[in-house]
Amino acid sequence: MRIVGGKVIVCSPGRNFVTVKLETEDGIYGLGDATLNGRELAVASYLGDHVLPLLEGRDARRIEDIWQFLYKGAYWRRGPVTMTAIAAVDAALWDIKGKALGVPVYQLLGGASRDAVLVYGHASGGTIDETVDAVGRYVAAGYHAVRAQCSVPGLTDTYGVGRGDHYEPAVRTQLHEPRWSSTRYLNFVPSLFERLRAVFGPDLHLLHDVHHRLTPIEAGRLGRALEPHHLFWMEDPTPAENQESFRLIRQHTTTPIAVGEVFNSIFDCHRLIEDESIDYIRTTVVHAGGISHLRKIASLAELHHVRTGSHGATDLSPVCLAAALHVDLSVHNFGIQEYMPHAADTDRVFPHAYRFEGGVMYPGDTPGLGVDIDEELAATFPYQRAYLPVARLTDGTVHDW
Ligand code: CS2
Ligand code: MG
Repeated sequence: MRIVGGKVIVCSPGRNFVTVKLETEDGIYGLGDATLNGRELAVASYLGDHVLPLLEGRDARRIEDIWQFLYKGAYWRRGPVTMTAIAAVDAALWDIKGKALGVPVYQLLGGASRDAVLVYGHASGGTIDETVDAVGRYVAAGYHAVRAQCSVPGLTDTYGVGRGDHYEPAVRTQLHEPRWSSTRYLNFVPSLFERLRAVFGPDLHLLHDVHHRLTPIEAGRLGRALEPHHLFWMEDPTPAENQESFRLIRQHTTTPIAVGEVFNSIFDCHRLIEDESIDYIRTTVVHAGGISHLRKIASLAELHHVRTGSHGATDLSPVCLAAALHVDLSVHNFGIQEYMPHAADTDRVFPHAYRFEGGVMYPGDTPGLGVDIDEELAATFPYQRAYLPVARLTDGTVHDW
């Protein structure tokens, strides 16, 4: 089954997405998400200028061989641009294999290990009262797990706090540089979760994203302060370039720790996993080398009591979400999947078989990934340059985002 064509589709139905479409000689095609928020065109060029010409004529059934060919063959390994490009090709090949064999991708990955995929939604508010109301709306919608973020008094534009129930961090106009204070944040956040627990009781899973803003010892302090409110996880407590940092956090708190949405390979997290200094690994299909590589990370994690918790913000396209759901359903050590519904225009451009129902999701049984792209409609939403904000401390120093 030879690959006879491929293209990169860049569109912006609500936000920017990069999608790879690979076509085979028998007319079957596969899709892969290649979106790297704020740096989209770099991946589009990597794929269109350098990768797609190499795929012409190759056997689409040889997924692992093509993965190794693109990874080892480039000489330049890892990094977000390379690994996002490889991920897109890999997902498209799994999509093709599923369609060719007439089965959904999760069946190729060993079949379902569970009935459905537990997901968490994003609640946020400008005040604690608003955040309580937002969490309440998710509970009413059937969610069993909710991430809660709240504006920190004295700071404008706190991370994760959206307008309404939809949060989209990338800004299409000028670059945004909000100010940040870890002192104010640390003094405030425990009161948010004290209130949420008092209102919603012990059974609702509550999550929180620190977005790499704290030092390891500050993160240890936050984790300890949150212990009485038993969070499902504290996400990205500190930047993770230095994997050893997490040992120190671990020594100070029993609050479960999740990290990994910016990781690109198993080499970014193998020490964290082997040291058992985290509880959830958040790598996902599009930024960590595709379904093939994500499964290897999940297998390593399984040996060390670490469960998966894939990134699923709106900058990961429906193609990535579909692929993630197939992995989530199949791996034994699944933990939870992040779910932020996409804009209506995004869903129209990417019709899909996956569905949300009662706090869980199902990838569906359509052969392949179960997601398509309406190319004509996509063409009516041209790319628009957009950037993530850059955080600065109150004195103007650039901070971790
Ligand atoms: C976040 C994201 O979903 C999350 O947990 O950290 O909103 C993240 O900021 C964006 O996906 C970055 O592209
Ligand atoms: Mg996050």
